[in-house]
Amino acid sequence: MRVAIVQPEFPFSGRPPLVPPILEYLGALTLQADPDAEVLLLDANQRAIDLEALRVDLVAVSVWTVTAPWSYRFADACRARGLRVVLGGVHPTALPGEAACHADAVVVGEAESCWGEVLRDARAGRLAPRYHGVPLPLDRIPVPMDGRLAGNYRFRGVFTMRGCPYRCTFCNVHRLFGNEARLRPIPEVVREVETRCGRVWFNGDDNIWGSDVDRTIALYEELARGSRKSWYGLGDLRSLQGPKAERLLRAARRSGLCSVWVGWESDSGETLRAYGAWGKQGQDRLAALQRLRDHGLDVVLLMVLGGRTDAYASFQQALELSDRLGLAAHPALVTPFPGTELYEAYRPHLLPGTTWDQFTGTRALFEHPDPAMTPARREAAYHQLCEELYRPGRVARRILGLPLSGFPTVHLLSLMKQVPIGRAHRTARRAWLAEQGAGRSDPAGA
Ligand code: B12
Repeated sequence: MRVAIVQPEFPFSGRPPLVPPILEYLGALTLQADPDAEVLLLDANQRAIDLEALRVDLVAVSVWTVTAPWSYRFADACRARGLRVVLGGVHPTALPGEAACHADAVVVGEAESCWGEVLRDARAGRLAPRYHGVPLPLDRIPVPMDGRLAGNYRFRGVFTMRGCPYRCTFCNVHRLFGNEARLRPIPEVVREVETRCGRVWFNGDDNIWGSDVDRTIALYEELARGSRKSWYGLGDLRSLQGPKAERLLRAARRSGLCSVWVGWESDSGETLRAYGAWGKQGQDRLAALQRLRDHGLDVVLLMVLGGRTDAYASFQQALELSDRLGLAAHPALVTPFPGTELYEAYRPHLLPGTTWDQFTGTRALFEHPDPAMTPARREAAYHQLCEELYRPGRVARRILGLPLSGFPTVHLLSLMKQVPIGRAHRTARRAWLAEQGAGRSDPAGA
């Protein structure tokens, strides 16, 4: 059987430098279930997919909210040509009924427990409309497929666990994968990093510090015994305030950690509480940031702005914070993704005419209780903030301010990150300005 696995096109931000993890992983699950299958991996961000030339028995598409419109158009076009389509991933899991309008089958949840059955049913010509994946332990999951994807990629991602103990209302990871961490065996993770990644890799965990500090330290020590490739990932601040934090950070540095993306989210206590994102900050998050710096690490603050509890001043405050701390910030306008608690809370306030491809983090998608916070004003403030954050002078100051102990790798990686982020923000801003110039009517009538 020939199976095409598709990474849909993102509506913005060009070609992400990361090999789409789902392609190589679902490819491996396919071969595990059916070693005779022929697997075709297609990333629509690298090359347009030629439907005429697509001769397969099954098309599998991994759908996020922002890629749902592209995926649905693509699935409709495939089905019009007689190809059978399965949709899966975070968006179909949240809204299976919507996805079912564009697919022969929808997979809700994780693939491991049901993908073999989907393939068997497809081969027998009797796909069921819906399959439910249940969470399984993560030992002995297959090593992702290799060598089938040509493209302009720089990094691969490796995951060491699934699940998140926090319950931030804007995130659906705890609903998708559960609150309990499921850990992969350390030797399997280390082998994957050693054999599949180049000199720099991305740790795709939602919190690189993990749920069990001793296990995380053991993982880092094993990585340090290998070829010590440089890596980066997302981490909370609370884990850096416990008694084992110093050991954790020393082991992390020895293993090659260069840069941590921190879910700072907001300066406002009220907003942090409204998002249920207070607990992951710990008692003294500024001290935790300082600890990261003391260990020679680069830090990027992830922020969500423009929510219904935020004031206009929060945009300016975000800039001041980044300047004061000398840290890069990556802001997004808060986005109520389906499947999250925030979606349920904000749904009555969503602007009419909002479409999934606007769920990029650069759009104001809902009404704000303050009439002065019109969608146009929030978007303008967001773009202005990004423009300021990534002015060349600020980027240079941040790089020069990095701890010397990380020189030169940490500095170089920081530059490699900040320059493209700045470029992506400028591209988004130009597109937004062009749209404003073309007279996009403000959906809130501002
Ligand atoms: C890696 C990653 C990225 C990479 C993308 C790399 C790539 N090309 O795919 C980068 C860093 C570029 C990125 C960017 C963004 N991301 Co991101 N990202 C992730 C992350 C951390 C891991 C996803 C992943 O690859 N997992 C590994 C693969 C193997 O597993 P999986 O996708 O979870 O799939 C499992 C199941 O879902 C299912 N499955 C998935 N697809 C399919 C398909 C079929 C057919 C089947 C059967 C099953 C199935 O089976 C799999 C195995 O069990 C997730 C968080 C998370 N923990 O999931 C967020 C996440 C997917 N990202 C998210 C978002 C919002 C974004 C951004 C929009 C953020 C922003 N504002 O900038 C951008 C958009 C990208 C762009 N270019 O425009 C959201 C999506 C929410 C939503 N409802 O759509 C998530 C869930 C984060 C969150 N906390 O909310 N991201």
